[in-house]
Amino acid sequence: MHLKSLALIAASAATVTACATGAGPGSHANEPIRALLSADVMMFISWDTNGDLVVSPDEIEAGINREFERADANHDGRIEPIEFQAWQNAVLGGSQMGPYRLDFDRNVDNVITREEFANEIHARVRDYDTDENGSLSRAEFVRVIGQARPATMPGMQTTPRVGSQRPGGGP
Ligand SMILES: [Ca+2]
Ligand SMILES: [Ca+2]
Ligand SMILES: [Ca+2]
Repeated sequence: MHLKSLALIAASAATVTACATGAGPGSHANEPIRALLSADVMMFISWDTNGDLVVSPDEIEAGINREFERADANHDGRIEPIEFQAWQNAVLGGSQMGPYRLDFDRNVDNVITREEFANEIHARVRDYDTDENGSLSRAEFVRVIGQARPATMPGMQTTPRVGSQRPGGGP
């Protein structure tokens, strides 16, 4: 009994330490904190055009095309930094939350091609799609804070997806 109590206290202390930077008032130290971690959820939800609360593969492809056309304001097939900023403000609600420009612009040449745009969205879909059925349900958007995304492509770095890059991107 006594030993068991000690073990529980030790476990609680460890949990509190682990959550020290993220736990707010009223949070439960023994429970993982769940939240929406990225502004792209707003975009994905808006792609559910038939309103069945599931974003299907067809809706994802249509959404990628629609968002690329929206972002590429001058229709030259590339998203420039100023175009990305306008799209980010309109679709993601500002630049404070990811995805950031450099999440898309993988070769850092200041231009996001249609392929780069689609690749990043597909990677994010795979990241959210925990049951791997190709569709995104509401529950799949809710994450445990601090959960890192595993590598999804050969050669990709296994860096955490959220907050790994500066808001607004680099040069
Ligand atoms: Ca749907
Ligand atoms: Ca453009
Ligand atoms: Ca799914």
